[in-house]
Amino acid sequence: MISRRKFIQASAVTSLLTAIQAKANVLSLNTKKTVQPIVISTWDFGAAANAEAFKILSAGGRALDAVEAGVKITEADPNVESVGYGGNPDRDGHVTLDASIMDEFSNIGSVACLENIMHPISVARLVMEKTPHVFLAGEGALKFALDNGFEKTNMLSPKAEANWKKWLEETKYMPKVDYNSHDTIGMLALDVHGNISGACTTSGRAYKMHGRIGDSPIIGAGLFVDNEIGGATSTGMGEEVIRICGSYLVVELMRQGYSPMQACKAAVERMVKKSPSKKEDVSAGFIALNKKGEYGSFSVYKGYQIAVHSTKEQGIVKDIQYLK
Ligand code: SD4
Repeated sequence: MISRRKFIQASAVTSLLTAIQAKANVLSLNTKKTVQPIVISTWDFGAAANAEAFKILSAGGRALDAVEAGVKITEADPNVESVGYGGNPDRDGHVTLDASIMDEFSNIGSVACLENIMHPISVARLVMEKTPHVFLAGEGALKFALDNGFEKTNMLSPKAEANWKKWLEETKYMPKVDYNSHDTIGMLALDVHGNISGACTTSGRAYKMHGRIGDSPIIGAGLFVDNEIGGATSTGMGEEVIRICGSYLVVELMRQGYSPMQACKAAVERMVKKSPSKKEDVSAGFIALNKKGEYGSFSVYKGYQIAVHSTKEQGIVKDIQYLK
């Protein structure tokens, strides 16, 4: 039987070892290397979205939370005519929204052709986190959103409605093909833990056919993240991006050693080469971010812009390289 004295000695040794271990844990936490966070997104309106996302990143939050909070700013902005509220409707006057989200564990969630919901990105996240599926569309997506507490909102702003009515008068009810109007927000973030997530949300191409779905909600096309490598997202003619599995291609090229810019450039070149349509109609751009926090972008046409936010750099990058 253990004597009282030995028991006290043994307890003292155990307490000492526990204290040493606790101290070691604290030290290892304090000395654990943190990564410099960064968030990038498409277009100049990405700057406001990035600023929101960076609040979460700089507080040590998760990249997933950052990208969701970031793109929600753009979704609610009536002045952005291609995302969320104020987005251009389809040719029948419906604002139909596409969105996708992907995290560091390769969890994915998407919604497509979703109407009357202010924040499709949050519905996409809920699809990812609360369902056995990864993609809900149309009426089913709307029902899921309403069942989960989202409220119905008329997403057709007075300005977008007036533009659509003018378009109806001027056109022959043909879906609009305009290579200058591709203003989806795609966002990629790297958090202090070294994890990458991405989000993409859009009202799609203006005056598209009702039911048309673009690249933005399609994982691998409009958005892709591999937390071992990096992430990519796109803006532009979804039909062309889907054909080459654009964002997946960019990430795979980075896996092979391409820089983010080189990978985006190679994807743009592939897209133009493979398109069976009139080449001048092919218009899109990619942004990419790797695990080191290096980013890059490339577009078919001149004039593309991206927004960047880190501790070193905040603002809009206008001199994006382009094909023509
Ligand atoms: C789409 N890439 O639906 C999106 C939105 C866009 O021109 O950029 N539209 O194809």
